[in-house]
Amino acid sequence: MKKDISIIGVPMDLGQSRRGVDMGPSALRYAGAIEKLEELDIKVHDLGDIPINRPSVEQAINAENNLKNLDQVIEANEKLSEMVDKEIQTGNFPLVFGGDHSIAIGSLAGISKHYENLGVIWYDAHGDLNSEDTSPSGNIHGMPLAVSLGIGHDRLTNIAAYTPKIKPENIVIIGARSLDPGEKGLIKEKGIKVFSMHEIDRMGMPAVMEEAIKYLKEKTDGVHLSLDLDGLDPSEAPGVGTPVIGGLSYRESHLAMEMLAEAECITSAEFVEVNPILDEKNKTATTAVALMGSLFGEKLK
Ligand code: 4U7
Ligand code: MN
Ligand code: MN
Ligand code: MN
Repeated sequence: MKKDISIIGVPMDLGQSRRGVDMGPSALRYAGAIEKLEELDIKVHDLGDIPINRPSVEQAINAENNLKNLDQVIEANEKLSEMVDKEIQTGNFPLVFGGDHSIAIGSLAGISKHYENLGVIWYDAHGDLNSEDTSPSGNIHGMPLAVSLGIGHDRLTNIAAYTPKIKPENIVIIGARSLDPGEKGLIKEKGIKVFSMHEIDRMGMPAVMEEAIKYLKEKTDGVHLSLDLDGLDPSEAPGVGTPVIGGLSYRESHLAMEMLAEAECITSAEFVEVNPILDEKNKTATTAVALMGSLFGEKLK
C-alpha cells in the first residue's frame, strides 16, 4: 500500500533577492497538486503553510554579512525540520512546497535523522554548494547543499541540533550548468557525483537516471528528491528567480520522474523556487504538478 502524503508549504522568499517565490505553495495548490495526487488514489494531508517572519526594517538595514535574513531563514527551517520529522514518525511521505531553496536545509534536517545513509537527488541548474565565504550573492538559497554537508555558518549547519545531515558520496546533482568557482572546488574535493548538462547531452536522460538510481540504491536507505524548477529550461519553466538557459526539457524531466517512480526509491521530496510573479499563466507550477504526477506513479496506473 502506498504511504499517505503530507504536504507542507513553506512560503519563504528570504533566501534570495526576488520577491514572489513566497507564493510558490499557493501556485502549486492552485495548479491542482492535491487533486493530481488524489487521482492516483493517494491519501493527502495538506498541513498548510509554515508562518514566515519577515525581518524588521532595522534588521534589514543593519544586516551586513554575506548571509541575508539569517535569523528568519533559521527560524523557518527549524519549524520545517520539526514538522517533517513528525510526519515521518507518523509514517507519512513528506512533500514540501517552496518557497526558495533555502528550505531544503530544514527538510533535510528533519528527514535525515530517520536514515543511516540518506541519498539526495539535487535536480537543479545550480549546485547550491556555496557558503558565506564563497557566495557571490549572500543568498542562502545558493547554500543548502553545502549546509547539509556541514559546511557554512554554525547556526545553519546545526539546525535540528546535529551535523552533518548528509554525506557527499550519497548526493547526485542533475542538470547543473551554473556552478561558482567555490562550488566546483567543493565538488572535486568531496567527489560529489554530478550529471551536468554536458553529461545529459552526451548520455541522454535514460542512461543518466539509470546510473543515478543504481549509484544511490547500492548505498542508501532512503532518497530525498530536491527539485528546483530552474533545473528545467526557462522556456518551459519561466517562473523562477534564477533562470539559466540550456536546461532540461519537460520531456526529460517527466521521464526522470517516471524512472524514479519505477525504481521506488524516493522517500521524501520537495518542489522549490516556483515564482508565480515571474511566470506565464502559472506554467511553472503546472509543470511541477505534472512532474509530481509522474513521480507518484501516474504512468504505472
Ligand atoms: B538556487 C548563485 F551566484 N550560485 O549562490 C548564488 F549564481 O536555489 C545562484 O539553485 C544560486 O536557485 C541559485 O547566488 C540558488 C549565483
Ligand atoms: Mn537553481
Ligand atoms: Mn536550487
Ligand atoms: Mn533559482
